[in-house]
Amino acid sequence: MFRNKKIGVLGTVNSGKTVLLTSLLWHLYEFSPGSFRIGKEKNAEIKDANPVYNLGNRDFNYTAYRRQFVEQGRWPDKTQDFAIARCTYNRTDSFWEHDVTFVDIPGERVSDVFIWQATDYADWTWKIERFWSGDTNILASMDAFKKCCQQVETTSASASESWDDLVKEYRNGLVALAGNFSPFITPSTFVLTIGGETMDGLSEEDIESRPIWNEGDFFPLPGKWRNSQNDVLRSLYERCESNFKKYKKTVLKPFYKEIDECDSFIVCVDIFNILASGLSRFYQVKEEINMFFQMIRPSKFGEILINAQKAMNYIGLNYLLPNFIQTKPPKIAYVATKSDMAISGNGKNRLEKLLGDLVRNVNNSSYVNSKLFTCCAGKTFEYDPDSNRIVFLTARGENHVPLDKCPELPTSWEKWDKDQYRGFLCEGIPLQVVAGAPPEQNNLDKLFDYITGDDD
Ligand SMILES: Nc1nc2c(ncn2[C@@H]2O[C@H](COP(=O)(O)OP(=O)(O)OP(=O)(O)O)[C@@H](O)[C@H]2O)c(=O)[nH]1
Ligand SMILES: [Mg+2]
Repeated sequence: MFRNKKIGVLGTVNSGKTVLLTSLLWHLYEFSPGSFRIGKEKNAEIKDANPVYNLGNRDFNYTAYRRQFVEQGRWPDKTQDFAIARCTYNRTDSFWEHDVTFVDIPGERVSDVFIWQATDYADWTWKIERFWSGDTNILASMDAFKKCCQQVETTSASASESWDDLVKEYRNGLVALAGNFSPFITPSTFVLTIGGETMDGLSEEDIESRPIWNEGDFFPLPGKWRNSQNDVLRSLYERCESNFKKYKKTVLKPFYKEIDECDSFIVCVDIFNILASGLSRFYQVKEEINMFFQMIRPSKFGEILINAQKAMNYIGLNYLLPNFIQTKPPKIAYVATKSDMAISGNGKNRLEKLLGDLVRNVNNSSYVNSKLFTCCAGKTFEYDPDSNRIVFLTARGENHVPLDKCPELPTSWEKWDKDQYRGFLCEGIPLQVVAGAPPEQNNLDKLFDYITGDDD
């Protein structure tokens, strides 16, 4: 008999989702008892683990990522579109045959949860406006766009001229939001196109001609334009409304369908990146996690009953089942990734505390079962006590290279000096892979036991 599970791997851009999933699958497919310790006694084994490929271009590209590690010591590329990894396996401590599906997402798409959850365009404009109004940085970034809306109302420019002005100002607003690490840069196709192009390396001119969504731009216009006597305002509103609908259907529906079907989530958080980037980044990550689970958490079960056609918008299909066949509440594993960078003596404890403080608000829902982890999917750094330096381990046994003085993690988010943690932003440091064996991990096995297990 099969035991099925579907697990969403969430987290902002570059938080370590794809690496974590690649390493986890690698440990399952090439199981070795000493390096992946699972089960109550830590001595259970994985047997007959096999990938199930059946989704064509949606299949998670495990083979290519693994080969890239082994042959070039190179990390996987940035995820361009969501991908599904499904595998079956047996465990020596369980009589079930396990069938587990993971959903890996590009971090950018999390921002679109506002659009997905909105009942229609009017509801979205209202929600996003309300969200903006609580944040002075966002208001400042969107000031010119809002002024442009006012101007369009008061001048008699043609619809096409006004459209071009609005597109330009909304685009500038999104660029400013991205520069400030603001949460919810939406529609996210502006920062990551459907073709997978990011904004990296784009010149100012490139950005000026970049569409918000290449199938049809849209942005939040004032609600009163909807029934305005002014034909120009009404036509602008209708154009946005129509593109919004198309976006929801073609870009978000396939994506959130997968997310909505998940029983559990792994939420990757890169604490080191937050430390090195500063307070805005802290709020961005906190806000996005918070809002995401507020919008899709199963505590809205009552609403599901009232409004059955919206039922797919809530996590854990278990909640749609009658009580007597319901199993456990959805699980959320919050994971501070890249824990090999928490090198000093109590670094891992501090890392877990910082993670706990960051997700505290989300964590206290009684409808989900959650747990904190610090996790390393591929050990890259090591501490050299003689020099008090972090050394990074290069691929295929080359010399260890000293990186920087080892910064101690702060004990809380109250105040920290981001410059002290600048070294954590280093990129492209290759993974150490020993003769093709799975990367050295830490707590990935514990995370796996929790998220695929039946108890907590
Ligand atoms: N030291 C260390 N670095 C890691 C680890 N996991 C990921 N990284 C680094 O983080 C980078 C981003 O990891 P990804 O897994 O690609 O990030 P992602 O969350 O999938 O990002 P998107 O696809 O853009 O949403 C990698 O290229 C590595 O440089 C880890 O366990 N240890
Ligand atoms: Mg990725």
